[in-house]
Amino acid sequence: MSQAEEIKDLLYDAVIDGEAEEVIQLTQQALGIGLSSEDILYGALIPALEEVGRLFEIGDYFVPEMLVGAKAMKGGLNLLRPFLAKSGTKPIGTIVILTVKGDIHDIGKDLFRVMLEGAGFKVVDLGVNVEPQAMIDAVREHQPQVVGFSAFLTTTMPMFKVNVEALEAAGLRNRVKIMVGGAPVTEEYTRFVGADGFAREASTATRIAIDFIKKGDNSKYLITPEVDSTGRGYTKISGVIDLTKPKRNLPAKPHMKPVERVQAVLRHEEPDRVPHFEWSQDIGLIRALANGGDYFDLIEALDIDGVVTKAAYRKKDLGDGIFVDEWGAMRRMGKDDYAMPMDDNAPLKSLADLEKWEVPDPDDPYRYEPIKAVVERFGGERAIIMQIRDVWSGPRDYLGYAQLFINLKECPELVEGIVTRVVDHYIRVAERAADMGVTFFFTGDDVADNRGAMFSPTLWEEIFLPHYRRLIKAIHGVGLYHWKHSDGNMYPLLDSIVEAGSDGIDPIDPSGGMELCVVKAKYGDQIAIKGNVDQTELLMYGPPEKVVEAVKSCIRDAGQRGGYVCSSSNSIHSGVDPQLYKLMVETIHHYGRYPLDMELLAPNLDLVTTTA
Ligand code: B12
Repeated sequence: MSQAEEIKDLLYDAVIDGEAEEVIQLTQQALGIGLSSEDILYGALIPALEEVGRLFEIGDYFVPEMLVGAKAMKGGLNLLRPFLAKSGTKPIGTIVILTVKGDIHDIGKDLFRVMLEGAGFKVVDLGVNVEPQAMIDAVREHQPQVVGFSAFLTTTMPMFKVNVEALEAAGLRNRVKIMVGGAPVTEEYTRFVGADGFAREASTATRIAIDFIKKGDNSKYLITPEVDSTGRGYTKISGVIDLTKPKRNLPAKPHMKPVERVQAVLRHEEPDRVPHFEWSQDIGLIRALANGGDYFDLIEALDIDGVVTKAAYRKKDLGDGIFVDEWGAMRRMGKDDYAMPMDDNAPLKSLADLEKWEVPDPDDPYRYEPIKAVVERFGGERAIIMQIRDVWSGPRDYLGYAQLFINLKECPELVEGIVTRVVDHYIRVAERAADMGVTFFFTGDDVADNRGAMFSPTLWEEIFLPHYRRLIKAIHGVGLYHWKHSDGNMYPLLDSIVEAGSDGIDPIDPSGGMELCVVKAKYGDQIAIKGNVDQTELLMYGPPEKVVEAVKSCIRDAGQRGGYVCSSSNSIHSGVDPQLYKLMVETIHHYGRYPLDMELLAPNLDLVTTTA
């Protein structure tokens, strides 16, 4: 093998392994022996990034491996840029990408960007929460052949259509191919909004973008509009359902207090009826259902079995909806009252920062004020559920999301240092809160997306799992229970979560391909289960009859032998229709009484088959 071939091979491997320094050295070496910048780019760097994308596509690589591979490749590319410019190498094409208005998810979009850059595109990335007018201005200025819109929330997906219409109104629609993507987006929805292309992940998306540039209207990836593109399932339907009609055939069990109901579930026993609670409900929906009242009023109005609380942390207000939390993270208030960390200002960048980091004092009495208020109103009656954090959200918020993924590969000791301090803090918080009347702790750290865990099993076992176990052990040590929540496909992690001793799991995310009956069959006698009436469409748009059927189906799948809480498949966000949520709760109350009446719970086959 020639020296040139050998260097290209090493370069290829170094990108795949995410060895940034090595990629820079080898690129310099390659230029030094006279290899052309095109040869290095097309003979090593681009094929290597394509391979990284392929490994991600088949599930061998996770987000951290993909991000360090892309970062390494970029180091080489930066060295080549002046040479490529001199030799007149043109980008393969120009693409404008953005996350739509109202939406701040950017990890998926950023991966798409690195794949596009790797493939030789000029990428104009407008960031997150982007107004249609800013997109129009960018299209006028940069004249891209393709525009790509990301959205991750059902409530922001309609912005695709708004952007498509803005392009039409500006007379630019025919000059660009439009691609859309993001976790909840489907091919059907792509067709509905009138976009041209869709892909579930970044390397396929990049292949499609290249094909659009090369073949234009002849691309085989073009999504053609259907004649009847009315957007089935995306139109609001309202109706009234009479739940008093279907009558029970069996005598009901004696009445229990809500807290007893939830405790029975945590012991995997049958309560008097399937309980219901949610980790969060949107404030607008609360007001609508509680006659203008607050969260506590909603709990009483709908007879919800558990009430959620958390420790209080002080905020330093910087104005403009921006504040710094007690851990040092700068956050901006956004849609759904979500205080999004501003990753560029993340407080921890190095081990030296970690040394100096001041973790909030868990013994500050201020933390426990909210719990006192909840106990005063609901103590001894309803389950008091306290949210704390486990192993993922701390490093995510204090390093920045993308930086966490990169550090997992480049400086795992920094990640582990943060996890240690965060878990130490919450163990102390749990000890103090346990004496105050809390029923159980829940942690909402999302460790999975639709494909599975966001990191490899090795990283989970080495960095996170020991601390996860430590937290659960401490919670059990104070005589309480732990409920684990995570979005996405949790199948790869369930064995270890059950083995670590968690007492409940939720939400068995259908968008992550999870099924209640599967989790019930495999883990039902070891762990309580909560979920999973779809809130990405069904609880937003109905129809009501299908909400009733979904609740019945959940109870059939997971309610038998107890150990089950019926709830939404995530949270009651601002897009959920208040009347559909109320109907869901009433249906649980009506159909969920033990012993379960399987005749009453039988599916309405007409409805299931005709409105699919
Ligand atoms: C990480 C995450 C967050 C992070 C975002 C951090 C960040 N910087 O991006 C944080 C914690 C901040 C967050 C906040 C919220 N989130 Co969130 N979040 C997720 C989660 C767990 C993973 C998404 C992710 O980044 N995956 C990793 C990437 C690599 O994978 P990916 O998303 O599939 O991306 C690929 C493809 O989509 C594709 N792609 C991406 N963009 C594009 C563009 C084009 C043109 C193409 C072709 C392809 C393409 O390529 C990508 C790479 O392969 C999902 C759960 C899930 N099941 O996905 C929920 C999820 C998206 N979030 C959700 C919600 C509701 C929220 C919140 C409202 C909080 C809440 N109440 O739960 C807030 C909203 C904030 C806002 N206004 O946007 C919901 C949305 C539900 C819905 N359908 O409406 C989800 C689906 C969880 C759920 N099951 O309910 N979230």
